[in-house]
Amino acid sequence: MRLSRYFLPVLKENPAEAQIVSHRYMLRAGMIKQQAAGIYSWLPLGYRVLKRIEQIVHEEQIRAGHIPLLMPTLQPADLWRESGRYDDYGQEMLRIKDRHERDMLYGPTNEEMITDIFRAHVSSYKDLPLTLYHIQWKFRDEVRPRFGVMRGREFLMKDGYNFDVDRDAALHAYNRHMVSYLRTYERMGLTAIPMRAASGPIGGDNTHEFLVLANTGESEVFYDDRVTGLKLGQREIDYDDRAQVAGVCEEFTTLYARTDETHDGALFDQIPEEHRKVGRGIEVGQIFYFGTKYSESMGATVVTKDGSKVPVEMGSHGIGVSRLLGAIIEASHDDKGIIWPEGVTPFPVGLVNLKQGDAAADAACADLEKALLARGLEPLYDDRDERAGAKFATMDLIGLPWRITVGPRGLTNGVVELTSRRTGQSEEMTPEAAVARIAEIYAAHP
Ligand code: P5A
Repeated sequence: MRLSRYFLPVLKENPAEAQIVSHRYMLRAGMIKQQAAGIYSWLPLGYRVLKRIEQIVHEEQIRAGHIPLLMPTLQPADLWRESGRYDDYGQEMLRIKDRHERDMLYGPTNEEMITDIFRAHVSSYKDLPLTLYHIQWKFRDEVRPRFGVMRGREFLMKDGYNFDVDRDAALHAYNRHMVSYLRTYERMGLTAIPMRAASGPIGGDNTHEFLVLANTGESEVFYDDRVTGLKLGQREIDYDDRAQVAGVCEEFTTLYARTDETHDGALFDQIPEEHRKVGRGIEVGQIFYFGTKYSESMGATVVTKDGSKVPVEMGSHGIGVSRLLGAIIEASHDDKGIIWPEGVTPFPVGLVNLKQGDAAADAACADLEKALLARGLEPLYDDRDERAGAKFATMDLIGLPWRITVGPRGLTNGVVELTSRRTGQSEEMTPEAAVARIAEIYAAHP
């Protein structure tokens, strides 16, 4: 992509309404535009990151054996009357009437609708286990929408729902989600810690939130800091292996880590003092096991092996897809701008031409662009007729992890410069070597 043809409305000034760094940088880097309180347009750069995050979420869900579908944003109120949540949900639910005066709502979550799909088509244990998920816009009329995409009213969520024949199978689904979420967040360059939490309006007594530690987080968290060193890494997971999956969950949930909702002072005090930490965190996901809460009230049953008819066991599992952009920026930035982890960056590399119009520099940039594209690595090429300083400032703000700088002086020696956004360190090398290095880096971040 050539910057001269792109749509990147970068702001020079700090927007006054932005109180936290991720909101500020998303506005300044031309990623989002607010349309109403808590409702945003996703401009091209922001949209690219959003799609990248969605892609990782899809890949890890599919790897865990979960099946994508798509449900609508608008739902009939009658479904929610069946579960009893239509009245319970309160003012957070956006209620709408259609032209026939039928009560509709903009879905804040989809437990009822997925239960309705299940009961229409599944009636035997032979069709289980089944986990369906989608990535779809939600609406919650939050009292205090704030911090940009962190607490929106309209926001993108991945929500998945498992259906199982008994409690043990449903707990395996819960564990499968925990492990697939750990891998999902790690691929985005994040450390998200599963913490015992409270279930709120979704229900059930078994739930974990995933928190990214950050001073600007909205949740107060209490934890043993050794939990921050745990990594899933590249280990092979067999998602059908109940013991292996449960083992990973145990590894990640044994050390004390809780939100203020479930905090237990006496247990916390047993952690050695040097490891006892109180901090703040951003909730980027939550998983729930709630058994038969919806299947009983909505009549979603299955016939078991011995011929009896039982309400299906369920849980639901959410990832805050749009919130993740904010969380990643909170966790990865400096005073010049964003620093995207390779896994989610909108473009793998920026190409800066120090002297636009210089025949050698223009040709070298065009060749580099072609060579990178041939390897499936689309660069953002700053081909504008601007000062070098302005080009660097834009690249630093939008946070591409790697930059190749091309100038007439380097080219006389046959070299360009490869710079890491994270460390600021530069290295001179031939254009071919720079392309090979970028390819090598991204091979480790599929
Ligand atoms: C699980 C999936 C649920 O709604 N039902 C379906 C369950 N869980 S949840 O915890 O309420 O939401 C899941 C994740 O969505 C993100 N989130 C938000 N993101 C941006 N703005 C909001 N207003 C907002 N509300 C929730 C969070 O990351 C949450 O973990």
